[in-house]
Amino acid sequence: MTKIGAQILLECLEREGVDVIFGYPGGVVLPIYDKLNLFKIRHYLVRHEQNACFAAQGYARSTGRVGVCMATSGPGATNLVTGLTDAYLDSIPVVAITGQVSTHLLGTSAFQEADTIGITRSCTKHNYLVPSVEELPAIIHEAFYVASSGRPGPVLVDIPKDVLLKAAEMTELKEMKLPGYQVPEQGDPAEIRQAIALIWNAERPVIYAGGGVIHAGASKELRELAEITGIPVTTTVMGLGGFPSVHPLSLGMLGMHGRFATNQAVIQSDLLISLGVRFDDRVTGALDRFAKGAKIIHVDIDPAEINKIVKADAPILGDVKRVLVELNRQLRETSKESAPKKQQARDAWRAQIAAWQKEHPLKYEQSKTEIMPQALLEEIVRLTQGDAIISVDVGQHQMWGAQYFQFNEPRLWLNSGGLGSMGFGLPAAIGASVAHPEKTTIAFVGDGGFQMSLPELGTLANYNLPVKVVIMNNQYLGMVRQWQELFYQGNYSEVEFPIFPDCEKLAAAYGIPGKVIDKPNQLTDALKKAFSTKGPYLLDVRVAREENVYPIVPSGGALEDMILEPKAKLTSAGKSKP
Ligand SMILES: Cc1ncc(C[n+]2csc(CCOP(=O)(O)OP(=O)(O)O)c2C)c(N)n1
Ligand SMILES: [Mg+2]
Repeated sequence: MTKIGAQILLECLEREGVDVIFGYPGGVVLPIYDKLNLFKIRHYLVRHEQNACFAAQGYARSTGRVGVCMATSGPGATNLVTGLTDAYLDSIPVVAITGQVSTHLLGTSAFQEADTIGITRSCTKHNYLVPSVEELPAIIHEAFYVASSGRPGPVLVDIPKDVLLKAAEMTELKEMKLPGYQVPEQGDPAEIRQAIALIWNAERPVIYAGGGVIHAGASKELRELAEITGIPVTTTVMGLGGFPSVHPLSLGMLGMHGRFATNQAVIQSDLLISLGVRFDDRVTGALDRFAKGAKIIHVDIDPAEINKIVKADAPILGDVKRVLVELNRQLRETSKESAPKKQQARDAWRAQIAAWQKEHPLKYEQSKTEIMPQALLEEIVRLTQGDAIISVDVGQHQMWGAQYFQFNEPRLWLNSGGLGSMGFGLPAAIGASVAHPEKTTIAFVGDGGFQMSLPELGTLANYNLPVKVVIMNNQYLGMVRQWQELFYQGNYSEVEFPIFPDCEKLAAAYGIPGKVIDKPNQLTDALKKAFSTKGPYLLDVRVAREENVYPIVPSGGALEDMILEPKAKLTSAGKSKP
């Protein structure tokens, strides 16, 4: 039976297991919207295409499945660019469907024509302009495969309107032929043997785990590696949740806002077992002084990452999970004879790290009159017990989140790690909540970022999604203000919004409950009320305005240059001086 391209597209999406699309209609995608009601796929109508892509990411980040977003040609497609770039930098599997002007109009500056393929070439793993309806099924199948295989990433499929309208037969899938696209899986046995030798010979090893561990579903194997060897684990901001926060070997996040003990452990390590990481500059600080005494094992599925920033002594190209399964098997086999050799040194190393942790824990000045941001985070941790999905925006609240929130499992912490896109938190929470309606989902956002995605309160209200929006409201673009305070002589320039909406009225305008609080004694009740109310909730928490995130490594500095607390600078010997 012949069907039009739009119908074929939706059938193909169902064949890929798609149950949800986040999207926004427009002229050239009308044929798709016209056929939507014939399918089981649920469409969530957002308020801006950027948020469709963030929501698709929230779905993907919280499930590991491909998230799907859809937009019309021209402005619809260009509105996706930030979301796609964000997904690209964080390796998130997203398929974006865009409409395009009809084939005969391509290149004529037709109404709502944009060169979507050209514009998104550098922010997608791959993109396709569908030349004919006959090729649509194969392209959709390939798009999902490319988005989710190897190092995941966003793929865009641009479909001209005439392709959507043309009638054709739905075809069976043929074998995919992707010359030049190879997905490395098993690590090379010789490389693994080399890594084993390095692991048993190290005296001060640290595991440095990134988002790749979560993407590969390798959290269990990471935990086994740590437990077989007794090696402590630090994670990047993308790797949070990949190792349980409360595990005795957990060091939390490293890098610009990493704890003293964690960064110190990395600085002084003699072996860094780097798993699914990319040595981002926010992690390493000045490279010429990063972990100078350490040998580097680097496991990654993307050959482009190996030796890109830091030269690996033992590179292993492969899927982190598969590599760890094999590595752990061999480590278990060799542990009896090899482990005792460095036992003493390893014990001393863990004791040293524990001493650093005791010496410089995360700390802040408590207040009886103001809600301290960190107190807000601690209270959320206490009430959720590491079991809520928390989606954050970008800024101080995000970095405190990375320091204070605790996660028992992966895929509970959603953040824009690589691109650092403000406006991510609320729409990503929407996507996660659609995928996990039974879970408490918190959009923990800054007052600045919230205003970038505020219209999505409409989406929350429409679908009655149980997302608890908690604004950590310091009435500043806090992270920028912090940099101006510390690095621009306190010259605050354009970091304040004289007008911020009354969130009780704002929530009421959308027909959802809301509350504004500013006293420490209101905190527990307000959070409990927000979390226990069915459906969405908007809680605006006015916190101490000028609190800073510490420790902080100044931009361009090395990890050892970290500033631990107001006006105390730490020398590389680990001593504070005024
Ligand atoms: C789209 C976008 N624009 C600008 C920035 C630069 N930026 C990083 S953090 C920040 C301040 C964020 O303020 P807020 O949302 O209130 O969070 P806070 O730092 O106060 O917790 C800004 C402007 C960004 N990351 N993303
Ligand atoms: Mg703020």
